[in-house]
Amino acid sequence: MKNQQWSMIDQFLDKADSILITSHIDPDGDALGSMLAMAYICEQWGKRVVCVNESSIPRRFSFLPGIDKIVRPHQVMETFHYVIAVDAADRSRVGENVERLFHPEALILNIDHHITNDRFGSVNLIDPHASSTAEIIYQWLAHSPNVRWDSRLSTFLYTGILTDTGGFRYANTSANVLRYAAELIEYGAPAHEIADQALETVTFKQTLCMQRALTTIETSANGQIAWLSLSQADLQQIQATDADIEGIVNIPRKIIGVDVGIFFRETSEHTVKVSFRSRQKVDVSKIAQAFGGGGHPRAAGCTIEGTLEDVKRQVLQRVEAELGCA
Ligand SMILES: [Mn+2]
Repeated sequence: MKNQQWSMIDQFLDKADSILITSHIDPDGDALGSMLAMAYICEQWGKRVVCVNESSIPRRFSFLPGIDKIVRPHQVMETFHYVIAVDAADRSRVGENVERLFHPEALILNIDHHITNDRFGSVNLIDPHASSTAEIIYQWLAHSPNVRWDSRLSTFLYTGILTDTGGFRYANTSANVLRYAAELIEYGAPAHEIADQALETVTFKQTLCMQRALTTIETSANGQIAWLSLSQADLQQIQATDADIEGIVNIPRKIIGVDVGIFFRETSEHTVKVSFRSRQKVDVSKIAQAFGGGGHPRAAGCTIEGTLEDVKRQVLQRVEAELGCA
């Protein structure tokens, strides 16, 4: 990123006085940390901000200072001329109820690191090399003379970087990522507390979902593909929310010899949400994109119309072809 690009954010914020800050549905640590960091900075600079998300906030992020400020779309009674969207690869990822809060002529600042980002903003700060959106925001703030660093701001950005690198384990954990994280710890981010809350806690229902999903484990392509699934009936019986099925997709990928781990989740009778994780060989963002979704080479997802069995067959055929096993 160049100085010129950082000044695009400054120019956007100069004009904006009342700003809607949002991110993608089913927000993760990067979405929430990046939203709260932008809100914190905008407020430091005298702006009025409203933070909104289409979905509810996973309980393990309740430690984030000011997380209660993030409201649901039905709680917002106005439309905004200035919108900041963080960590959202395309406009629809914010959810249709959040999108209704955008004024028809709204100017949108789009800050993101997804390679599939379609540059839907009026100002686009996209860096697919960044580990996280929080890392992009950190780099911008590091260039900005008017930032008061404190433990809150550093907690927001540290949480985004930590969670999007899988606790500094994924391939996006560069030397720079660790440098930025070190600087954030120096600014007051309580690293071990954030890791404990954000990475090491699950809800009881989440454990029940894992228990049920594990009974469905199957493999193909000589053990290079492994998948789990949950039907609507399973989810209803557990009364699981979106947050309760988080992390399940990581389980099959852990098996030795597996390159692609998949989690199929029936969201209605004719719709299945598919999440992919890959280790090395397969760029799963391409597979997800072929089905109308998106993501990163090692983590991606899509939603496909069809029964659970139909969708499994289609997706597995495609992944097997990618592995040269079809
Ligand atoms: Mn992210």
